[in-house]
Amino acid sequence: MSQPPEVHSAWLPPSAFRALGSRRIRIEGRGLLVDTVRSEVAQACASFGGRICEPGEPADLVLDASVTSSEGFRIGRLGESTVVAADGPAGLLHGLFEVVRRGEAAFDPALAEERHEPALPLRVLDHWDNVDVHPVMGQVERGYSGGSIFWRNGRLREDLTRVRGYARLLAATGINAVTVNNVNVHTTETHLLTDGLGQVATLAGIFRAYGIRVHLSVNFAAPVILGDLDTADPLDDAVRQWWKRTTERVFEAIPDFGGYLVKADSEGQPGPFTYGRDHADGANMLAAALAPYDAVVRWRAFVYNHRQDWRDRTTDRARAAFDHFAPLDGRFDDNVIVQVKHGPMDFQTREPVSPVLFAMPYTRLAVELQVTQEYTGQQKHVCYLPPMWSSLPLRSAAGLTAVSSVGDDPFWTGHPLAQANLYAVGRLGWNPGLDPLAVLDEWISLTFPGLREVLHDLMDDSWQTYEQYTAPLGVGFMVRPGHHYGPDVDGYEYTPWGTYHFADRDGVGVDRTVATGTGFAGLYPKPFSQLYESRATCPDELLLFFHHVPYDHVLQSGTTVIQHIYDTHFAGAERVAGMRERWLSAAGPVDPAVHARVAERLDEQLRSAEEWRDQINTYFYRKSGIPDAKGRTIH
Ligand code: GCV
Repeated sequence: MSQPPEVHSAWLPPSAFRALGSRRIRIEGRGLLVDTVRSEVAQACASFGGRICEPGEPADLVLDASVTSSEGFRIGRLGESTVVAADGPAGLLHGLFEVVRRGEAAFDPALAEERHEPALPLRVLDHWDNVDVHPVMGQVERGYSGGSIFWRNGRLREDLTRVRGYARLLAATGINAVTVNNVNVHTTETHLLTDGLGQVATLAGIFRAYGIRVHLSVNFAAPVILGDLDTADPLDDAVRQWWKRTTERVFEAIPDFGGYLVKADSEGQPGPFTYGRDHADGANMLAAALAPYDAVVRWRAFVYNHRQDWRDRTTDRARAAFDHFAPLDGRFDDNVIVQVKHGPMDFQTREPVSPVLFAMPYTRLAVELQVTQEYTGQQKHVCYLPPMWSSLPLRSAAGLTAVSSVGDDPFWTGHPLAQANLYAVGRLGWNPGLDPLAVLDEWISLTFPGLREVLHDLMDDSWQTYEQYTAPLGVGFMVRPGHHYGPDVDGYEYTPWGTYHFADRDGVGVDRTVATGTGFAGLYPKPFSQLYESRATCPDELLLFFHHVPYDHVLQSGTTVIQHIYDTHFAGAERVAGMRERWLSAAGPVDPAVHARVAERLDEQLRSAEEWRDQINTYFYRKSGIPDAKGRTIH
């Protein structure tokens, strides 16, 4: 059995720098990020025989940074040279990685001039890393790639080489911020804001060299937990002063600190409701403390009642973020960004876009995605997510934020192919208009250049395949409670978490219509509200999210709901079997360590897909009594 490499080079293997490193390169500009560019170029030249030219010398590539803080740059030809003319040092770094992505094509004499700049100013990866190992959640909450790359044995790791490597990888995708601790802020992590701040400053120093600013998740009750006050009331003067002083010290230690991330009044985290205040009061208190600096409060809209009575059909978790936040539109300060999960429930494989994203025109909003595959196969299943993300209204957002999938695993993401989701989230934050499959192609070309065909075969439709063998038609969940891996159709049905499918002998799905259900469909602007309200026009893939329908209801596709369930579950598992075969036949050109890791994960994906297929099909056959029209084995 071949051993995995110590640390996989992901999308920046030395060979990706060949075209650049074999040329004459002139670098003009000043500052930390220009120095980073210079050292990247020097390293590439040392490997491939190129050299850094003196000022005024002719060069094949000119990297020129002006002095603004903008991240944009132009790339084009001037005479015999390719020129990256950047607005400032950050733009130069992004321009350098644009040259790397293009390889030889960057030096084509016919290269057309292009301007590049990020569509979204804030592009963040949020780590749900705990400093300590949490007794239930482990060190990285919903982490499937080993321990934290930042923290170990209750403090910052001594060897931070991987953090530097990570910063470099992220910068190459366009990410410009990282949150270094979990949004569930436990006691040790609450101290990162004060006595643990030196450790955050060390991380900030590493990320700074790659144009990435560090953010902290903070505990709303920090003034109480840290023992300084007996209240965290956001309208109390002493509390406001506490945050102001504490924030001043943060900026003394980290002058380019990016801001606070807050999960409040959600799943047991403290928040303003304790004091009879609302979320605008809470967010604006932190905004006031941050106002003197160029920094933001990201306040999560993921607020819902996780102690719901399952007997109560009127409470709908999907409504919660809208009901809490839409009425507050216009009340948040300018340096507050309300961070909204992309769907109204919780990072399911298929959800409609959250209606909050259309309901707060006077508030800065960020969309939150989950790169860590909590509900999408936990990095044991191949599931390339950008085709899902590309349907989101990202362009209009103030930021794109994503829960990171990275740990201390040699491949960074556990499943080597899960790296593609991490790569893509940065690229889509920079340019949401990119075609998800073109981004995949880019990632393959950089990371596994010899595997273009096989990886497209495995990955292009992998999200749709995953959807086929898991919860049907947008109904969601049906996973094992707690760890959320593998099928358990009724696992959450009689729990307080608000995630139900309501299957009975006649039908399945959640009635969220205005006419007879929870009214959730009516929270969308027209025409979406009308589209979702009617069974006839609701897209098939969301039918059970919006409607409770009989098993013999005929979908727009022409098949019945029950037959669709059978067909997709057989097809999905079969596709996974095909993916496994395809990978096994590709053994020749693949690094044996990569081949072994992917093969082992595909074995598990197939086992799991068959388990999903059999449990879901059997469950619905037993409920409905309707046999499979094609007579396949159902247990
Ligand atoms: C960090 C889901 C996850 C939790 C996570 C939460 C959140 O409920 O299961 O682990 O907590 O989302 O986004 O805050």
